Amino acid sequence: MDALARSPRRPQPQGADLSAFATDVLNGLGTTPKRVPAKYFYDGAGSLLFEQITEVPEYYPTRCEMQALRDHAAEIAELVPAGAALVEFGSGSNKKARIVLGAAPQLAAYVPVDISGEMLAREAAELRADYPKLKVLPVVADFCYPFDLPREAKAAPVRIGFFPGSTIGNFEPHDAAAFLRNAARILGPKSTLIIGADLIKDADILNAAYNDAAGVTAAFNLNLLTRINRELGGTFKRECFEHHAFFNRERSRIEMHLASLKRQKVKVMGETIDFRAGETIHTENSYKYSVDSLRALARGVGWLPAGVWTDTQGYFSIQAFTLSEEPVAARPAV
Ligand code: SAH
Ligand code: AVI
Repeated sequence: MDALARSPRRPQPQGADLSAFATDVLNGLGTTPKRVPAKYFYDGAGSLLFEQITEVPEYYPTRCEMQALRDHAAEIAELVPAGAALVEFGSGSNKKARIVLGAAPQLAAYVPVDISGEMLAREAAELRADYPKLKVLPVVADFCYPFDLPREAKAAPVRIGFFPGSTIGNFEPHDAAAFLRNAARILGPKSTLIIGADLIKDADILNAAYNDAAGVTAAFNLNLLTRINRELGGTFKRECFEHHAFFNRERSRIEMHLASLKRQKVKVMGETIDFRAGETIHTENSYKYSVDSLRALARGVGWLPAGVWTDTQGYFSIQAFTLSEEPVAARPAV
């Protein structure tokens, strides 16, 4: 998600359009080392594969976050004033929102925001059926850029941002700060932001979570090549690339790559891309934070700590922040 977030004011249509995809892929494959922004994982198949990742035994973050949300739902709900709108960034499946909605019936509206339109529509329809009094107002948008909230959400007395899943870890730290500034602008004065973030832990546990034995994470990573083939006329052969994921302790991040198994040429949009044997496309970083490091990042852009909870194992954190009265733009970036 890093390349785009660096220019958050560049005009972009809401949602991921094909030309942005083409530009980012061609630019990313034209640089050394090669890279493609992680947000392009999430086409229809990619969103389904991510949901399957959340079910494999090695991928603990979803289970740990759900447990922390359930255990502390009542305290989290105390941060939600009557009539508020819940705005979820990168909503994906609605299973975490359901925990918050169940604990905070005072919420008047729910705005799931996602780049993946297919999944968004499906999940919104399910929620409407189960919460008939709630206004469910999905927005297809790339949250790296400013976007408009629906009128009814803007009219709510206050907006509560919800950014679960450790998706904040998929940004470079300076882009995470830019995202937090953008979220402050979108949510507006007196808002609260609840962020779920994976915690730094033993490398074996982290490495296993991104190298599941069933190969679902590998399929999720390789699906990017299938998407490039389908949408950008690519000629990638999946069997000529391999999933690599490892914890980089110095940088406190899991790195995911697609490694070329041989010297080869691939075409994308008519352009030829050369790969050396072993050369990789860097497809994702998943930064792991401590409670303090995420708090410092948020504080630096005007979000003040308002609560912190973890699961019983201490693997995953949920932190709440409120917007300081000072204008965000006046504060230094971290
Ligand atoms: N919130 C869910 C899903 C996390 S997966 C959970 O906690 O399980 C990350 C989600 O963010 C996906 O649904 C993906 O489509 C979405 N996403 C990734 N990058 C995005 C971007 N730049 N803009 C909007 N949505 C994005
Ligand atoms: C969505 N995001 C927080 C996931 C993560 O753990 O970084 C995406 C993922 N990549 C591989 N497995 C899961």
